[in-house]
Amino acid sequence: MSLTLYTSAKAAAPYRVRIALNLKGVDYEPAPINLVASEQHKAAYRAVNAQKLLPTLEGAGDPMTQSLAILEWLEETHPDPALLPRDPRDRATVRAMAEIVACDIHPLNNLRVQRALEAMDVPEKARLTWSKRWIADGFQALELMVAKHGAGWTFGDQPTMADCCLIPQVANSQRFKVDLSPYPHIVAVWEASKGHPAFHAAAYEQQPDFVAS
Ligand SMILES: N[C@@H](CCC(=O)N[C@@H](CS)C(=O)NCC(=O)O)C(=O)O
Repeated sequence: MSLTLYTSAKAAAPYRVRIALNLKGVDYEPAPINLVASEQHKAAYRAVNAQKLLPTLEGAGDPMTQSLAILEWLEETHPDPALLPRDPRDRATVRAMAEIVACDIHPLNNLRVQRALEAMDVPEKARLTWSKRWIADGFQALELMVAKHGAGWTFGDQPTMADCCLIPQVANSQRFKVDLSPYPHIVAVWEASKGHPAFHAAAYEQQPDFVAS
């Protein structure tokens, strides 16, 4: 099976999938899409992803979309190492943490939302306030959950799907210049992730299309 991941260095959703593929030791070829140049809107990309969003994972049947669906598929097809705990109640907690990021923070700050606000003449300062507000909302909840459930990682002492989602959101929040000092447990996980090869290889700077800005 030869997998291609449509990705973009600084985009959070494909970053989640890069981490999971690396954690599971699954090889893939990155296919960078330039979101700023709107390459996601080209017909060739729309043919693989009807939503014109990243990521898409190609090479295992129909092109696969939606990062959480891809993480679940990876977990089912490559169970080792597990990215969900064994206990069903614990799995629900990990999924809840992942969804705080993927369903409640990220969709409000996404590029197409930023562009829609801009098209409605919302000034840049107000757009930044908007983004920071939703990141803070999610991080306040996650900070309490990591304090309760974390033991080195977001949940327990091994990386899970929650880390696959949280780490890209922390990287993204730095671009929005969010003050992370109210979230010491989240920061501790972020720092730990920097020393882990799977997270390191998935980071912005390691991607073929990375451009410093
Ligand atoms: N819920 C989707 C979100 C996908 C998404 O919004 N991807 C962003 C990159 S992080 C994107 O492609 N944005 C392009 C745009 O907004 O035009 C997922 O988890 O895969």
